[in-house]
Amino acid sequence: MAEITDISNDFIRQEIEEYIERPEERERNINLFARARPKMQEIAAALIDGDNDTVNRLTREALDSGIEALEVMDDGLIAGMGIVGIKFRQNFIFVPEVLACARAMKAGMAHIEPILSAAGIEPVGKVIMGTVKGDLHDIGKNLCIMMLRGSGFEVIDLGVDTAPDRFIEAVEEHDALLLGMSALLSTTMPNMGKTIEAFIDADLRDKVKIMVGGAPVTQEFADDMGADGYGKDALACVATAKKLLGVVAKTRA
Ligand code: B12
Repeated sequence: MAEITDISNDFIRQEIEEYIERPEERERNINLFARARPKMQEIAAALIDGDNDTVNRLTREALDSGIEALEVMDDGLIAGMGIVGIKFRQNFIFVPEVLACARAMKAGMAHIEPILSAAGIEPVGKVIMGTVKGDLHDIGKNLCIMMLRGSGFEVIDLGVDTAPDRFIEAVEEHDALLLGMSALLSTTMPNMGKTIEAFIDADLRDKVKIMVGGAPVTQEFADDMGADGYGKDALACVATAKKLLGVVAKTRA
């Protein structure tokens, strides 16, 4: 197990010391940052600081120096956002600060996206993705979309606050065989189940596979609501999409 002194970045060390109280979260973050390159720690620090311009510049520099996009995403951007999430939960920071961090995350992701999306040549399937009704969180959904596109999926992004009818319309309009829903709030998670019910009511449930995800969503919750698949992160989202589309034809007859 790593020690906090193994983390080279002063700012990150202080953030962990000062704000992360739960032992398992401290241990996870110490291990994560102790093995992350100094440049990744700098990116995370700038993101935690809500410093848009610095995240933008450092992400570009890291990619130009040959560091893999996935590493920059995981060890820099997502790792930084992890600390932001803990500070927000514990009321050390509030919505305006989190918004600044989210903007900084997007500035970094703007460099990552073209790289992750470039890989796909032949579309392997079409996916509709959206954040459910009442929910404005889109960072995780957007990461999933990048990874799906990078793996060759064609993705139609419905954005945030997506009503069940909108999901249905999109599935029909694009003749899609797979739908992915994201929810970050315990109050909006039930809207995933409501959307699934709307597909049943519209007599379309057996025409589309449905996968769900988002920080509060679990495999158990996904099973209970009748989803076909669940993914805990963007890599799992791709694996689930491949699995679900593997069992049905790629395009409807
Ligand atoms: C950033 C953020 C915001 C930003 C959102 C900006 C944006 N454009 O997204 C802003 C400031 C707007 C915001 C607002 C609010 N937020 Co907020 N927010 C967060 C925060 C800090 C980070 C979320 C995030 O981006 N995580 C990083 C991404 C990469 O992770 P992720 O979303 O989980 O996604 C990954 C996986 O879940 C998965 N995944 C995601 N979607 C999907 C979909 C599929 C199909 C699959 C397979 C996988 C998958 O893959 C992703 C990539 O690995 C979280 C804290 C946290 N720890 O989650 C709180 C959090 C989600 N927010 C919270 C709250 C309470 C709110 C507000 C109600 C606050 C308020 N008082 O106004 C509002 C609600 C606004 C609304 N109606 O939606 C709570 C929710 C508590 C709960 N259980 O309900 C949290 C948990 C913070 C806390 N208190 O602990 N928030």
